[in-house]
Amino acid sequence: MENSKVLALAGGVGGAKLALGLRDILDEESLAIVVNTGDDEEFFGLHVSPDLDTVMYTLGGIANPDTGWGISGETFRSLNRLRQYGADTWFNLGDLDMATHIRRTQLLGQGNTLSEVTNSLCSSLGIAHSIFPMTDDTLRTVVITEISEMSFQEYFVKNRCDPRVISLRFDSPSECSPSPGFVTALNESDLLVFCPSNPFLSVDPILAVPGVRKKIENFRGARVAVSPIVGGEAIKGPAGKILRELGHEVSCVGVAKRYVDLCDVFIIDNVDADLASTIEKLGMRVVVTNTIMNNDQEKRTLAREILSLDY
Ligand code: FO1
Repeated sequence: MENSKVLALAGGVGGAKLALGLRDILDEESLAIVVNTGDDEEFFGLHVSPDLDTVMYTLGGIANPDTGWGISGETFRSLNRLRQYGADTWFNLGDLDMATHIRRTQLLGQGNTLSEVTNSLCSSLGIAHSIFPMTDDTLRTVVITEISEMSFQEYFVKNRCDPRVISLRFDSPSECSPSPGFVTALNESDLLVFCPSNPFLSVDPILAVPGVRKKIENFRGARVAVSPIVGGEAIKGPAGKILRELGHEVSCVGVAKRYVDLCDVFIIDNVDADLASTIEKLGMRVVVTNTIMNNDQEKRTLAREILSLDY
Protein backbone atom coordinates (compact mmCIF):
# COMPACT_ATOMS: atom_id res chain seq x y z
CA MET A 1 0.00 0.00 0.00
CA GLU A 2 2.43 2.66 -1.24
CA ASN A 3 1.47 6.29 -0.60
CA SER A 4 -1.68 5.31 1.23
CA LYS A 5 -3.12 6.61 4.46
CA VAL A 6 -3.62 4.26 7.36
CA LEU A 7 -6.00 4.60 10.30
CA ALA A 8 -5.16 2.38 13.28
CA LEU A 9 -7.72 1.84 16.05
CA ALA A 10 -6.09 0.98 19.34
CA GLY A 11 -6.84 0.20 22.96
CA GLY A 12 -4.05 -0.20 25.51
CA VAL A 13 -0.99 -2.43 25.50
CA GLY A 14 -1.71 -4.70 22.46
CA GLY A 15 -2.85 -1.73 20.39
CA ALA A 16 0.21 0.28 21.32
CA LYS A 17 2.54 -2.52 20.16
CA LEU A 18 1.16 -2.59 16.62
CA ALA A 19 0.83 1.21 16.57
CA LEU A 20 4.57 1.37 17.26
CA GLY A 21 5.31 -1.04 14.41
CA LEU A 22 3.17 1.05 12.03
CA ARG A 23 4.79 4.28 13.24
CA ASP A 24 8.25 2.87 12.52
CA ILE A 25 7.49 2.27 8.85
CA LEU A 26 4.99 5.02 7.97
CA ASP A 27 5.66 8.76 7.81
CA GLU A 28 3.64 11.30 9.79
CA GLU A 29 1.20 12.09 6.98
CA SER A 30 0.42 8.41 6.38
CA LEU A 31 -0.72 7.30 9.81
CA ALA A 32 -3.44 8.34 12.26
CA ILE A 33 -3.81 6.42 15.52
CA VAL A 34 -7.21 6.67 17.19
CA VAL A 35 -7.40 5.50 20.78
CA ASN A 36 -10.14 4.31 23.12
CA THR A 37 -11.04 6.75 25.90
CA GLY A 38 -13.83 4.68 27.46
CA ASP A 39 -11.34 3.78 30.25
CA ASP A 40 -10.73 7.42 31.23
CA GLU A 41 -11.38 8.26 34.84
CA GLU A 42 -10.76 11.02 37.37
CA PHE A 43 -8.39 10.39 40.27
CA PHE A 44 -7.64 13.17 42.77
CA GLY A 45 -9.39 15.59 40.41
CA LEU A 46 -7.02 14.65 37.57
CA HIS A 47 -8.18 13.46 34.16
CA VAL A 48 -6.44 10.14 33.51
CA SER A 49 -6.56 8.67 29.98
CA PRO A 50 -4.86 5.27 30.38
CA ASP A 51 -5.04 4.03 26.80
CA LEU A 52 -4.02 7.38 25.29
CA ASP A 53 -1.08 7.45 27.67
CA THR A 54 -0.09 3.85 26.94
CA VAL A 55 0.07 4.65 23.22
CA MET A 56 1.76 8.00 23.86
CA TYR A 57 4.40 6.59 26.22
CA THR A 58 5.04 3.67 23.85
CA LEU A 59 5.59 5.93 20.84
CA GLY A 60 7.56 8.34 23.01
CA GLY A 61 9.90 5.49 24.01
CA ILE A 62 9.24 5.90 27.74
CA ALA A 63 6.70 3.12 28.42
CA ASN A 64 7.35 0.66 31.21
CA PRO A 65 8.41 -2.49 29.33
CA ASP A 66 7.25 -4.82 32.10
CA THR A 67 3.68 -3.62 32.55
CA GLY A 68 3.14 -2.05 29.10
CA TRP A 69 1.41 0.90 30.83
CA GLY A 70 2.93 3.70 32.89
CA ILE A 71 6.43 5.11 32.60
CA SER A 72 9.73 3.25 32.72
CA GLY A 73 11.68 3.66 35.98
CA GLU A 74 8.63 5.21 37.64
CA THR A 75 8.50 6.03 41.36
CA PHE A 76 5.39 6.30 43.54
CA ARG A 77 6.37 8.81 46.24
CA SER A 78 3.39 11.11 45.69
CA LEU A 79 0.97 8.20 45.78
CA ASN A 80 2.55 6.91 48.99
CA ARG A 81 2.15 10.35 50.56
CA LEU A 82 -1.47 10.48 49.38
CA ARG A 83 -2.00 7.11 51.07
CA GLN A 84 -0.45 8.49 54.24
CA TYR A 85 -2.96 11.35 54.03
CA GLY A 86 -5.75 8.78 53.97
CA ALA A 87 -6.57 8.88 50.26
CA ASP A 88 -7.79 5.83 48.35
CA THR A 89 -4.79 4.75 46.28
CA TRP A 90 -5.77 1.53 44.49
CA PHE A 91 -4.96 3.07 41.09
CA ASN A 92 -1.17 3.19 40.80
CA LEU A 93 -0.31 6.65 39.56
CA GLY A 94 3.43 7.19 39.35
CA ASP A 95 5.19 10.47 40.01
CA LEU A 96 6.09 11.13 36.37
CA ASP A 97 2.76 9.80 35.11
CA MET A 98 1.06 12.21 37.52
CA ALA A 99 2.69 15.13 35.67
CA THR A 100 0.91 14.03 32.47
CA HIS A 101 -2.45 14.05 34.23
CA ILE A 102 -1.81 17.37 35.95
CA ARG A 103 -0.89 19.02 32.65
CA ARG A 104 -3.81 17.35 30.81
CA THR A 105 -6.27 18.52 33.46
CA GLN A 106 -4.81 22.03 33.42
CA LEU A 107 -5.06 22.33 29.62
CA LEU A 108 -8.60 20.87 29.58
CA GLY A 109 -9.54 23.38 32.29
CA GLN A 110 -8.29 26.18 30.05
CA GLY A 111 -10.85 25.13 27.45
CA ASN A 112 -8.71 22.95 25.17
CA THR A 113 -10.21 19.78 23.74
CA LEU A 114 -8.78 16.35 24.59
CA SER A 115 -7.46 16.18 20.99
CA GLU A 116 -5.62 19.49 21.44
CA VAL A 117 -4.24 18.43 24.80
CA THR A 118 -3.08 15.06 23.44
CA ASN A 119 -1.39 16.82 20.54
CA SER A 120 0.40 19.15 22.94
CA LEU A 121 1.57 16.31 25.21
CA CYS A 122 2.73 14.25 22.21
CA SER A 123 4.71 17.18 20.76
CA SER A 124 6.42 17.71 24.10
CA LEU A 125 7.42 14.03 24.12
CA GLY A 126 8.79 14.31 20.58
CA ILE A 127 6.04 12.24 18.95
CA ALA A 128 5.49 13.40 15.38
CA HIS A 129 2.71 10.99 14.37
CA SER A 130 -0.92 11.84 15.14
CA ILE A 131 -2.59 10.25 18.12
CA PHE A 132 -6.26 11.17 18.50
CA PRO A 133 -8.77 10.28 21.21
CA MET A 134 -11.84 8.57 19.75
CA THR A 135 -13.92 11.53 20.96
CA ASP A 136 -13.40 14.88 22.66
CA ASP A 137 -16.61 14.24 24.57
CA THR A 138 -17.28 11.97 27.51
CA LEU A 139 -18.07 8.31 26.80
CA ARG A 140 -17.39 5.94 29.67
CA THR A 141 -17.29 2.16 29.76
CA VAL A 142 -19.48 0.80 32.56
CA VAL A 143 -19.02 -2.84 33.55
CA ILE A 144 -22.11 -4.56 34.90
CA THR A 145 -20.87 -7.43 37.03
CA GLU A 146 -22.40 -10.03 39.31
CA ILE A 147 -21.57 -7.88 42.36
CA SER A 148 -22.39 -4.38 41.07
CA GLU A 149 -22.07 -1.89 38.27
CA MET A 150 -18.65 -0.26 38.17
CA SER A 151 -16.36 1.97 36.13
CA PHE A 152 -13.85 0.29 33.88
CA GLN A 153 -10.86 1.01 36.15
CA GLU A 154 -12.79 -0.22 39.21
CA TYR A 155 -13.36 -3.48 37.35
CA PHE A 156 -9.89 -3.74 35.82
CA VAL A 157 -7.61 -2.50 38.59
CA LYS A 158 -9.53 -2.32 41.88
CA ASN A 159 -11.30 -5.66 41.39
CA ARG A 160 -8.57 -7.24 39.19
CA CYS A 161 -11.15 -8.29 36.57
CA ASP A 162 -12.43 -10.80 39.14
CA PRO A 163 -16.23 -10.36 39.22
CA ARG A 164 -18.21 -12.13 36.51
CA VAL A 165 -19.20 -9.70 33.76
CA ILE A 166 -22.88 -9.69 32.87
CA SER A 167 -22.81 -6.90 30.30
CA LEU A 168 -21.10 -3.67 29.30
CA ARG A 169 -22.52 -0.23 28.69
CA PHE A 170 -21.08 2.94 27.25
CA ASP A 171 -22.42 6.06 28.94
CA SER A 172 -22.24 9.55 27.55
CA PRO A 173 -23.89 12.19 29.72
CA SER A 174 -24.19 14.61 26.83
CA GLU A 175 -23.83 14.65 23.07
CA CYS A 176 -20.87 12.64 21.88
CA SER A 177 -19.23 12.62 18.45
CA PRO A 178 -15.97 11.33 16.99
CA SER A 179 -12.99 13.68 17.37
CA PRO A 180 -12.20 15.84 14.30
CA GLY A 181 -8.98 13.89 13.62
CA PHE A 182 -10.93 10.62 13.74
CA VAL A 183 -13.52 11.92 11.27
CA THR A 184 -10.83 13.11 8.84
CA ALA A 185 -8.98 9.80 9.11
CA LEU A 186 -12.22 7.84 8.55
CA ASN A 187 -12.93 9.90 5.44
CA GLU A 188 -9.43 9.98 3.98
CA SER A 189 -7.69 6.73 4.90
CA ASP A 190 -7.23 3.85 2.47
CA LEU A 191 -6.64 1.21 5.10
CA LEU A 192 -8.22 0.75 8.52
CA VAL A 193 -6.41 -1.47 11.01
CA PHE A 194 -8.07 -2.84 14.13
CA CYS A 195 -5.03 -3.43 16.35
CA PRO A 196 -5.05 -6.58 18.54
CA SER A 197 -7.06 -4.96 21.32
CA ASN A 198 -9.84 -6.32 23.49
CA PRO A 199 -12.98 -6.34 21.28
CA PHE A 200 -15.32 -5.59 24.20
CA LEU A 201 -13.28 -3.20 26.33
CA SER A 202 -11.17 -1.38 23.73
CA VAL A 203 -12.86 -1.64 20.33
CA ASP A 204 -16.55 -1.57 21.31
CA PRO A 205 -16.23 1.84 23.03
CA ILE A 206 -14.78 3.26 19.80
CA LEU A 207 -17.65 1.69 17.82
CA ALA A 208 -20.10 3.12 20.38
CA VAL A 209 -19.22 6.70 19.48
CA PRO A 210 -22.30 7.76 17.52
CA GLY A 211 -21.78 7.47 13.76
CA VAL A 212 -18.52 5.50 13.92
CA ARG A 213 -19.88 1.99 13.29
CA LYS A 214 -21.80 3.17 10.19
CA LYS A 215 -18.72 4.98 8.87
CA ILE A 216 -16.60 1.84 9.30
CA GLU A 217 -19.27 -0.32 7.64
CA ASN A 218 -19.14 2.10 4.67
CA PHE A 219 -15.37 2.69 4.81
CA ARG A 220 -13.90 3.47 1.39
CA GLY A 221 -10.77 1.33 1.74
CA ALA A 222 -9.73 -2.05 3.07
CA ARG A 223 -10.33 -3.03 6.70
CA VAL A 224 -8.12 -5.47 8.54
CA ALA A 225 -8.25 -6.76 12.12
CA VAL A 226 -5.63 -8.63 14.14
CA SER A 227 -6.95 -11.15 16.65
CA PRO A 228 -5.97 -10.46 20.28
CA ILE A 229 -6.83 -14.08 21.11
CA VAL A 230 -4.14 -16.60 20.24
CA GLY A 231 -4.45 -20.30 20.91
CA GLY A 232 -7.66 -19.76 22.87
CA GLU A 233 -6.13 -17.22 25.25
CA ALA A 234 -5.72 -13.45 25.39
CA ILE A 235 -2.13 -12.35 24.86
CA LYS A 236 -2.68 -9.94 27.78
CA GLY A 237 -5.66 -8.88 29.85
CA PRO A 238 -9.16 -10.23 30.40
CA ALA A 239 -10.39 -10.65 26.79
CA GLY A 240 -10.65 -14.44 27.11
CA LYS A 241 -12.47 -14.28 30.43
CA ILE A 242 -14.95 -11.71 29.15
CA LEU A 243 -15.61 -13.59 25.90
CA ARG A 244 -16.45 -16.67 27.99
CA GLU A 245 -18.60 -14.82 30.51
CA LEU A 246 -20.58 -13.10 27.79
CA GLY A 247 -21.23 -16.44 26.13
CA HIS A 248 -18.83 -16.18 23.20
CA GLU A 249 -16.34 -18.72 21.96
CA VAL A 250 -12.88 -18.05 23.46
CA SER A 251 -10.93 -18.23 20.24
CA CYS A 252 -10.03 -16.07 17.28
CA VAL A 253 -13.34 -17.29 15.77
CA GLY A 254 -15.22 -15.71 18.67
CA VAL A 255 -13.38 -12.43 18.00
CA ALA A 256 -13.91 -12.65 14.23
CA LYS A 257 -17.67 -12.93 14.77
CA ARG A 258 -17.53 -9.47 16.40
CA TYR A 259 -16.01 -8.08 13.19
CA VAL A 260 -18.58 -9.31 10.67
CA ASP A 261 -19.52 -6.28 8.47
CA LEU A 262 -16.60 -4.30 9.90
CA CYS A 263 -13.59 -6.08 8.50
CA ASP A 264 -12.46 -7.60 5.18
CA VAL A 265 -9.25 -9.32 6.27
CA PHE A 266 -8.81 -11.08 9.60
CA ILE A 267 -5.30 -11.90 10.77
CA ILE A 268 -4.79 -14.88 13.05
CA ASP A 269 -1.71 -16.42 14.56
CA ASN A 270 0.07 -19.46 13.12
CA VAL A 271 -1.07 -21.57 16.09
CA ASP A 272 -4.70 -20.99 15.03
CA ALA A 273 -4.17 -21.92 11.36
CA ASP A 274 -6.73 -24.73 11.60
CA LEU A 275 -9.48 -22.15 12.36
CA ALA A 276 -8.92 -20.17 9.15
CA SER A 277 -11.63 -21.92 7.14
CA THR A 278 -14.24 -21.38 9.90
CA ILE A 279 -13.50 -17.65 9.87
CA GLU A 280 -13.55 -17.50 6.06
CA LYS A 281 -17.14 -18.79 6.22
CA LEU A 282 -18.02 -15.56 8.08
CA GLY A 283 -17.17 -13.67 4.88
CA MET A 284 -13.63 -12.48 5.63
CA ARG A 285 -10.33 -13.29 4.04
CA VAL A 286 -7.98 -14.84 6.59
CA VAL A 287 -4.25 -14.31 6.81
CA VAL A 288 -2.20 -16.62 9.04
CA THR A 289 1.07 -15.31 10.42
CA ASN A 290 3.00 -14.64 13.63
CA THR A 291 0.99 -12.07 15.60
CA ILE A 292 2.93 -12.22 18.87
CA MET A 293 4.95 -9.01 19.15
CA ASN A 294 7.63 -9.65 21.75
CA ASN A 295 10.07 -7.04 20.47
CA ASP A 296 10.17 -3.99 18.19
CA GLN A 297 11.36 -6.07 15.24
CA GLU A 298 8.27 -8.31 15.50
CA LYS A 299 6.05 -5.21 15.75
CA ARG A 300 7.53 -3.85 12.52
CA THR A 301 7.33 -7.23 10.79
CA LEU A 302 3.60 -7.56 11.53
CA ALA A 303 3.00 -3.94 10.50
CA ARG A 304 4.90 -4.46 7.24
CA GLU A 305 2.94 -7.63 6.54
CA ILE A 306 -0.36 -5.81 7.06
CA LEU A 307 0.69 -2.99 4.73
CA SER A 308 1.94 -5.32 2.02
CA LEU A 309 -1.20 -7.47 1.78
CA ASP A 310 -2.88 -7.42 -1.60
CA TYR A 311 -6.12 -5.57 -0.78
N1 FO1 B 1 -3.28 -1.19 35.40
C1 FO1 B 1 -3.23 -2.01 36.46
O1 FO1 B 1 -3.44 -3.21 36.31
N2 FO1 B 1 -3.00 -1.50 37.72
C2 FO1 B 1 -2.78 -0.18 37.94
O2 FO1 B 1 -2.59 0.24 39.08
C3 FO1 B 1 -2.76 0.68 36.80
C4 FO1 B 1 -2.47 2.04 36.92
C5 FO1 B 1 -2.40 2.82 35.76
C6 FO1 B 1 -2.04 4.17 35.86
C7 FO1 B 1 -1.98 4.96 34.74
C8 FO1 B 1 -2.28 4.40 33.49
O3 FO1 B 1 -2.23 5.16 32.40
C9 FO1 B 1 -2.64 3.07 33.39
C10 FO1 B 1 -2.70 2.26 34.51
N3 FO1 B 1 -3.05 0.92 34.43
C11 FO1 B 1 -3.03 0.12 35.53
C12 FO1 B 1 -3.40 0.34 33.16
C13 FO1 B 1 -4.86 0.57 32.79
O4 FO1 B 1 -5.75 0.33 33.79
C14 FO1 B 1 -5.19 -0.36 31.60
O5 FO1 B 1 -4.07 -0.58 30.81
C15 FO1 B 1 -6.13 0.18 30.61
O6 FO1 B 1 -7.09 1.02 31.04
C16 FO1 B 1 -6.71 -1.01 29.80
O7 FO1 B 1 -6.30 -0.90 28.51
